[in-house]
Amino acid sequence: TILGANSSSSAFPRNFLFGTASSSYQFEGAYLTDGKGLSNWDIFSHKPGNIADGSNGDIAVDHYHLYLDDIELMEYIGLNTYRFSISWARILPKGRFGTLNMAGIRHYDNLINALIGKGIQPFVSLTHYDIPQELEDRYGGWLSPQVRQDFAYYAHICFKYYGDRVKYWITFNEPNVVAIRGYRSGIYPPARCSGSYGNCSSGDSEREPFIVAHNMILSHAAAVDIYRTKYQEKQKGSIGIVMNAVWYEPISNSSQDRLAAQRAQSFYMNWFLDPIIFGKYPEEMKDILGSLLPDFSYDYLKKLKNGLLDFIGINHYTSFYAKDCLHSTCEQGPGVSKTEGYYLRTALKNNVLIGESSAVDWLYVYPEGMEKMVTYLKNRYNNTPMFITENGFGMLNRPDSRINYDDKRVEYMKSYLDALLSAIRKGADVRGYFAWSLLDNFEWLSGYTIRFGLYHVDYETLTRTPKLSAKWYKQFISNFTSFEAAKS
Ligand code: GBH
Repeated sequence: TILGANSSSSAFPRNFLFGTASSSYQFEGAYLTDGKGLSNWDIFSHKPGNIADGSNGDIAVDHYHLYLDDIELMEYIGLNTYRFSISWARILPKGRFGTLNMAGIRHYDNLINALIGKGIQPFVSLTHYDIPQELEDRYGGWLSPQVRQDFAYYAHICFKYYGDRVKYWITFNEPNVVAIRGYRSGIYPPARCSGSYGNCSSGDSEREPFIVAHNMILSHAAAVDIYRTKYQEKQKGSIGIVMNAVWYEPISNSSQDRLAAQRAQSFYMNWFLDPIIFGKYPEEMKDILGSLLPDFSYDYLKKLKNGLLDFIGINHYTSFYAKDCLHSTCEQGPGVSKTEGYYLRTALKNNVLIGESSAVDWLYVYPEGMEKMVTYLKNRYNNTPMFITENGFGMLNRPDSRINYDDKRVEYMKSYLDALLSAIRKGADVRGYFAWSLLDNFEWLSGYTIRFGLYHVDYETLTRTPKLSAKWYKQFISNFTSFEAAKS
């Protein structure tokens, strides 16, 4: 049966972390409770037309109030870690221009203490897309170098209040997605478009995504610098960044398509990781962008020494084919971008999909991509420790309204975990895996129409009900745990 024995879990390395991931805006609700300030996503989701079902995260799954119940669900599954994000606007409603909201500080104190009380390691992101709206209004958020000071101040407060108990810090969740969707395709806040990309009619500067990325990299660097110089020695934690990591499979064996896949990877992921680890943008980006790409200062490079991170967080769900459009003609489509060096991303090769499709238009099941992605990062970044900070499968409501039949999700997780294990066996230093997500939740532009949870949430009553995948993950983890216990 689908729940049946799982030999593979026992083969994961000792002390491997098994968790689930979440984020403040998608989970918490309580958007005006206890002095929280407004975030960019509060403003964006309240504008009619932005979210598929007209919904928003005002209530979401009310994790703000129900976190103790949710920790019981984590305990039932047997998680030894939980990844969540702090809402910046909840503890600093006006960024560094206002006071610290002590009610917000206490909320995460309570959450962290409750997790630790159950033996669940908090794995904490400082940002997961949401920032105080104040920073947008005052100086244009990530577009302004001023944001680095705000981020450093915020990070410092989090280390100071929580660092005695939090041993894993993430500065950013998917900054590549924020830069592209917020400042090129304009589908996430602050909804700025650039050039002739996608549906954008007007030209904001083509340079914006690169300016924003640069400010995020320098904000990350400032936070890591504070952690390393003021806290790390005493608190003994580690700090990293999470990238959205799509695997690009060359559509043919031609060297041009292989180079296109390499360009795609550089423009999507190495864009951030190269500067953070090596102190410079990838060569492909410099070649194509020239002066569109900002420079790093001497001060920044001085801080680099051991690479400005302790681990790489990988959100990996899917793979695409990459096809060269620099030397051959591609049909103009949403995947063809001048600033990304003219590669076409497509799920189709000879009219066959790269993998089974899902309820979301970007997610195809291609487990090999997990092994390839992890191996690629291992080789490029000298086997820096890695965590799979998200992996999961999106589904619609079943027409017959049965809620626990998510065998597709179980198959997806099984196959991706197997592929991950295969990379680990070949030497990749991967230390944890987080399923996205514990609960169904607010799925950004899709609102509540797409469900990623191991638990079903009834959005009328907020009742949580385990799906097959929750039971399967529990079984998988318990095999691992008992094998671990037998070893020692
Ligand atoms: C993650 O990425 C998020 O961190 C999380 O909050 C979210 O709920 C989860 O995944 C599930 O969606 O769009 O064709 O360029 C969020 C959205 C989807 C953005 C995949 C980047 C890459 C393929 N990401 N997308 S494409």
